[in-house]
Amino acid sequence: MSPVQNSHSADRAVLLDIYRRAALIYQADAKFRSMVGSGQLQILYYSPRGQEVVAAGMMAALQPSDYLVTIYRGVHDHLAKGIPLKDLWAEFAGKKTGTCKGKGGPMHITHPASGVMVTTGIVGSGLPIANGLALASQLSKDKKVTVCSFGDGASNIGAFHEALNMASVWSLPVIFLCQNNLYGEHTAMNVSTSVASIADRGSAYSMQSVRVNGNDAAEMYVAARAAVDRARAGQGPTLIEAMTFRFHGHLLGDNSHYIPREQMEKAKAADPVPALRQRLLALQVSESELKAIEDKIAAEVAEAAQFALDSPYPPLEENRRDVLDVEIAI
Ligand SMILES: Cc1ncc(C[n+]2csc(CCOP(=O)(O)OP(=O)(O)O)c2C)c(N)n1
Ligand SMILES: [Mg+2]
Repeated sequence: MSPVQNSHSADRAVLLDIYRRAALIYQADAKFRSMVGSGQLQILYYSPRGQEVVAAGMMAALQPSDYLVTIYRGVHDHLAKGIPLKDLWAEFAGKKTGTCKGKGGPMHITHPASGVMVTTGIVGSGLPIANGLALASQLSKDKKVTVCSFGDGASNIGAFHEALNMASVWSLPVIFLCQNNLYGEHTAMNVSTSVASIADRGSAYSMQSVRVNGNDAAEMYVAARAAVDRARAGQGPTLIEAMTFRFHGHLLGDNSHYIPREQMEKAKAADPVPALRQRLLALQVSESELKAIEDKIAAEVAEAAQFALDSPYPPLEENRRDVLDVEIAI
């Protein structure tokens, strides 16, 4: 594995920016879980709780116009990237006012205006798509960087290996962000994956690769900034393996019985969002400033959730609109 060269640091302003994003994810996730639990939202929900700082630290290093490709467990990525909260919520609820007019749902959030280009439910399928976006940027010289977010399980899919190879050969401006929560569905990484560290896989493709504690805001941001700068400067792709954990099972309703209790307890004791809050207090950010941020987010989340509930469903004639309708003559 080749280490990423790095001269960045995360100062107080950067950490505060990351906290704003992480606190939004934290509160939005709690509201999503409660709405699914009460039946107000009838969706499969893949909670990113525990992984907030990975997304917040990565997206804080991007420009709003940069691209993101993510997965079903990607609402933290969408939020950290800056997707409009109401449009996102309405899409989760399948409403006409959603990012995809309610026709994509939570598994297919797309909002190009905020750089959220694709969300996929097929494990590993985002990586070649990210290469396509990065190739377009390389050819058009628009200087955009593409981040592709996926899980540890996805690194065992063929498309991961094909995409890393191609990105390396063509020196594409893409960052492969593996959010390693140590489980793929109900299977632990150590019984499904041939390497102890997914970052090691980058060396097979001569790719700059780094493993970081993704729950540490400064460590995550510094690695992200270095990768973004490299990509933007035309120096090629980076594989970031961000170590993290998920607190709520694969999807809501899964009670995580396959996760050893001590492992879960240890992860929760190191909960990244309160840890970042503590760090900010230690950096002399006042309790009242943090509280004001959190109160503002609470109001925005409540408003977005209500907006989604109040919005209409798409009309029936939307059924065949925006879909590729090809007649094949045989
Ligand atoms: C190609 C493919 N195979 C299997 C599945 C079923 N499946 C959905 S999520 C998942 C686990 C993926 O784990 P990981 O990549 O670690 O992401 P995480 O859910 O932990 O964020 C699997 C196997 C799928 N959606 N697509
Ligand atoms: Mg996983």
